[in-house]
Amino acid sequence: MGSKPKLPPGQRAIAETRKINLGHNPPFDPESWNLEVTGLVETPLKLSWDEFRGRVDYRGKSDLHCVEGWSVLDIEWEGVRLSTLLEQAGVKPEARFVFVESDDGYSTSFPLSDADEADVALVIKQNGEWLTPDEGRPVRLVVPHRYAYKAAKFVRRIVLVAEDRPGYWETRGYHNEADPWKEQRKAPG
Ligand SMILES: Nc1nc2c(c(=O)[nH]1)N[C@H]1C(S)=C(S)[C@@H](COP(=O)(O)O)O[C@H]1N2
Ligand SMILES: [Mo]
Repeated sequence: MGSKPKLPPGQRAIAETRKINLGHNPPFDPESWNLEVTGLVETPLKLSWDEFRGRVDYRGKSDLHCVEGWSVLDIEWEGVRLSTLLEQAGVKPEARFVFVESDDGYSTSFPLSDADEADVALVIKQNGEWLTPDEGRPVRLVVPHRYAYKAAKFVRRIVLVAEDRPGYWETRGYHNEADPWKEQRKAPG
């Protein structure tokens, strides 16, 4: 039996995600949208919306923990495992971090080893419905073992890099590791 509590320390469960964004939702045109996997890869990928959604191989439930103290448990997601895209692109041995760029100017990063987690995915549906503009349409990341500021919405580029490139909140005082179970909220120091 799973002995781990569902709620990390200092979090309270709420029913609905809060739809946190930078104040504007980028437009989505299915004809011109694409998602790139680039940087330290053998074969850079540029997938159209139809190509991307044709690759769905992930359906699962996970929790979203915002660093401000709310969590939404058991969200159902559908999408493409990050590892699927990285395998297709062929990650070069020098690559150690994943840098993610979003269409609203947002960014984040995490160690390449996160992609080994089976629930780290680029999702297109939340609780059975297509992502809405507030939910990051058309594609958002879920990285359930880290605070939700790592769960970039409106993802457009995934760049494999050798040295970490801290993203939007990681350069604004938030912890780079962001482990909710260790309450890594603010950067040390
Ligand atoms: N592109 C983008 N992704 C983002 C953000 C953002 O402002 N822009 N906010 C992050 C933060 S701080 C949180 S808590 C979650 C919120 O997810 P929700 O909008 O599904 O509630 O999205 C994360 N991903
Ligand atoms: Mo957040």
